[in-house]
Amino acid sequence: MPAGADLKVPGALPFITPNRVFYRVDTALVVPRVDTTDWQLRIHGDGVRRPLVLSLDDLLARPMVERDITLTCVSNEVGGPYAGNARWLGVRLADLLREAGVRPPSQGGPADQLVARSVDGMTIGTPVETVLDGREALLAVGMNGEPLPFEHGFPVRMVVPGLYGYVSACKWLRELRLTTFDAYDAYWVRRSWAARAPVKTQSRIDTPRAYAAPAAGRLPVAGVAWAQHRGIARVEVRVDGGAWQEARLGAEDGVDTWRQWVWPWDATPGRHTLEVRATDGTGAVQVERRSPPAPDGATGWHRIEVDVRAG
Ligand SMILES: Nc1nc2c(c(=O)[nH]1)N[C@H]1C(S)=C(S)[C@@H](COP(=O)(O)O)O[C@H]1N2
Ligand SMILES: [Mo]
Repeated sequence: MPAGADLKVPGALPFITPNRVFYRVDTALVVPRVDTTDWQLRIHGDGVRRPLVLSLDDLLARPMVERDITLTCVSNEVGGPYAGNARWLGVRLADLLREAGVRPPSQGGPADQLVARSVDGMTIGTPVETVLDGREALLAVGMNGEPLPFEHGFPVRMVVPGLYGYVSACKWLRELRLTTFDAYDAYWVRRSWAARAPVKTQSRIDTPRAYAAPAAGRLPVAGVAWAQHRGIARVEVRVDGGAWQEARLGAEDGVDTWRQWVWPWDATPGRHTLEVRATDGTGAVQVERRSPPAPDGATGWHRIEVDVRAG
């Protein structure tokens, strides 16, 4: 991790999210506790020339990489908490798929959807083209230096930079099946969420908190911005609808992680509105228009109000 990725602003969240506070979204009423002695991962389906069945030992014997990747949930409202950044240890999914003989649609492969299935019956569909386009799609076994916690998918989960969790991050994985989007709708798609859902550029103010009452004077406005796999190029802040001010960004850890930002505010007494917007690595500015999380991720600028006390 580059020096300066974590700006350590008081009141902001750490750059790496500790496992115990990492958000959780799952449909399991009881967290599955997988017995690793008989756990197997099966890779099969359309265009798989060499189907694979791997035990946990088989998987653990393979070369491992460690990558910092920010995970976000499609159900997150603007300003919401369902985003976390962790260091994932795992096997490159693309290598395994190539070993199984899978080709992406752009190279004539018949399957455009990879359906992951968990031990608890969740199904999550991911574009085959995306997991084979060179990004670090992982079958993760470690999270922040520990084995994957039960709550986050022990023993193995998927992590794909740039896609919301419900189309990429299957926990308690047990099967990968190659098929098409035409032939199969995964769990959330049957419940009218989009079949394909790249992460939308978002930014969030973490300090001060909404409706906080800080004392007048200089205080840091700070938070995070994310646009996984495109990167964050710029974050701007404005007060009471005034001119946009350039925030200072934390060092870039890579295009797959969020970036912290901070802007020093000379706060004057009274009620004020603070707003933030980010620009991604392609130069696209975060969408201003508010839209709800369904069907493929919320848009809009995070806005909070604070009541500055006379200093
Ligand atoms: N088996 C299973 N995997 C799952 C889910 C689930 O409900 N069951 N939820 C998905 C969703 S919607 C998200 S956002 C991420 C959340 O991962 P986390 O709980 O580790 O933060 O897991 C994904 N993987
Ligand atoms: Mo999610």
